Amino acid sequence: MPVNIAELNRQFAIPGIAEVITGSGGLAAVRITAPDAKGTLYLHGGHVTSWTPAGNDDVLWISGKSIWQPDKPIRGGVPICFPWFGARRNDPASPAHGFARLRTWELESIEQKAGAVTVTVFLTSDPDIQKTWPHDFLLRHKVTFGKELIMSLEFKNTAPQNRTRSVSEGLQDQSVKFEEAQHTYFAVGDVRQVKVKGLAGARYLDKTDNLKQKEQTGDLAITAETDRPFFDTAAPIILEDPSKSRKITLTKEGSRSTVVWNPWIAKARAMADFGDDEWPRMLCIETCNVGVDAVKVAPGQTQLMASYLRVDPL
Ligand code: TA6
Repeated sequence: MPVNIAELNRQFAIPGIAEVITGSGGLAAVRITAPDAKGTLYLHGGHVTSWTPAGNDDVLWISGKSIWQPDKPIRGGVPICFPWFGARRNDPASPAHGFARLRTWELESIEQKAGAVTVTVFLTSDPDIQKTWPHDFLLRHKVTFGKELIMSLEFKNTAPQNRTRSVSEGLQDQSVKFEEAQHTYFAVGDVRQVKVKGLAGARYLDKTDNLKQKEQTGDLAITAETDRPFFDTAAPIILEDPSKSRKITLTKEGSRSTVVWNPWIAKARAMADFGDDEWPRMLCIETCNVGVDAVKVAPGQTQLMASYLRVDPL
């Protein structure tokens, strides 16, 4: 259904602070120009594409080759991966990283508090979604653009609670199991010079080495294609970027997994929506619950996962 930008502005715009615009590819986006930060959130995928705290460059990276179409994910920013991560098990034809980043989310509210602005968007189950994922849910993404970037992803199982009966009565449990990720693309000066702190001792699966289970020793440096889901990692992570003289602190809430990814040369070249020479200027550090950390939510219950990003001089 087409987005009525004029109507959304009538309901939600804050003059000089927040406006719904026609963004890249004609996709609707909320543009924030608040005292503490600038930023952009596309209704396509509930997708944050930019966060520029006052006095800084943009903290998020977007590919110059990104495709801006309703049937394609935006390359960069913070894709929302839901309800599966990567390829869907036993259904490789399904869209990678789930359907949420390919849907148009609805705008719920835009609120200013002091120098920051919070934008809330949501996605609900509908007959089309339920053809491939037969569950009742509300997924709300609440994003505060301020001195910090706060992204809060709340899932609610909206199945009627009285439909849950014991399995012995032949009716299936209405609990829902899913994976989720805020697949954040950070902008860096040169990925070959960065250090990722906070993952030492954590176990991970090395997706560049036949998913071998390994343990991270010390800080993580990027010296080749890197694709590592880490498990049982809830502590804050620091991305030190000497070429931009800054460090970014990622504090997570409700997230047990962390994925670190850089495609390096060959993989970047193989992606049509990723410039061949762009890989040195990005690194993904993803707040998520994937694999063994997938979450299960009973009817009427909620699951909250959040990322808090802060930038400091290095
Ligand atoms: O998060 C790392 C990863 O799973 C990589 O394996 C790579 O596939 C990346 O996500 C990007 O996925 P996408 O579907 O957005 O191209």
